[in-house]
Amino acid sequence: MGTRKSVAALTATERSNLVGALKALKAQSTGRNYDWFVRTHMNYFSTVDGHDYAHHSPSFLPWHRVYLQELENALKVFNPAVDLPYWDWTTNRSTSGPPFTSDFMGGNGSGGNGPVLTGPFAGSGNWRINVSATSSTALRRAMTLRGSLPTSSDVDTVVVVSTYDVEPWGSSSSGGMRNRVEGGLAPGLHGRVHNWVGGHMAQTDSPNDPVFFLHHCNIDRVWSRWQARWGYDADRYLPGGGVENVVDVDEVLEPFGVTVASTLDHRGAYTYA
Ligand SMILES: [Cu+2]
Repeated sequence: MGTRKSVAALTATERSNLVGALKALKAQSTGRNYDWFVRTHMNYFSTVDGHDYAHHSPSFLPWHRVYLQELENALKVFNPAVDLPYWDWTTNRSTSGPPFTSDFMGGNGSGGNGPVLTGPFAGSGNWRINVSATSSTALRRAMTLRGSLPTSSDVDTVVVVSTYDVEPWGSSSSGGMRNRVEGGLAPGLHGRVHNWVGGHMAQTDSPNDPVFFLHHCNIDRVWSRWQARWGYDADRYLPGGGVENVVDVDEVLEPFGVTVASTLDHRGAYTYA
């Protein structure tokens, strides 16, 4: 079982282990390599086969939970010691502190939405963007120009909302926890951070920036906090059944082939430190 730690708590060895495994997965030429994860996120950004699996829907949280676990398992093939860390943006709020250090995710892009200049992912020679919504082959960031980092009180206001999600089960849902986390409803934790990092992170191919996975790990941790408070049982997820275009609790999350219900209690697979 894995323990997911804060990016600020990683040792130098743990940082270099994660960077090394990400680069090995990027260099893998076939199968579920790094670019497969980028392509899958792009393909599932909007409706697939009549279902909103990944975004603007109740299954936003379980879909990304499985997506992160699939990536984590793919990284463990190269280094079993790797567990995904989370970027707690309520405490690590600097453009040069964790996770944006030169031995880890690297720093900001140049000149507003330009290429990242420092760290292991700077420049297309170190980290080539192959699958993208735009043409640049180097990783770009535009930190602080848009969006904002949520505060711990923003997170607290979300965790106390007892209802998982409400009709119409999308980006216009006016209540529930999920849309407050995803971004359609204040405080909109998830979308603000994508925009705050900017560059590739503000596009449908956002997983091109490895910080995507550290951000989403923290989003998953917020859901985990909510679950610790309100329960892991299947009836905590909504809708329970019978809603078209929405992944109900007993329906399958594609392309992963697992039900929402099977994702809810993560404690046998990993916990958060
Ligand atoms: Cu996201």
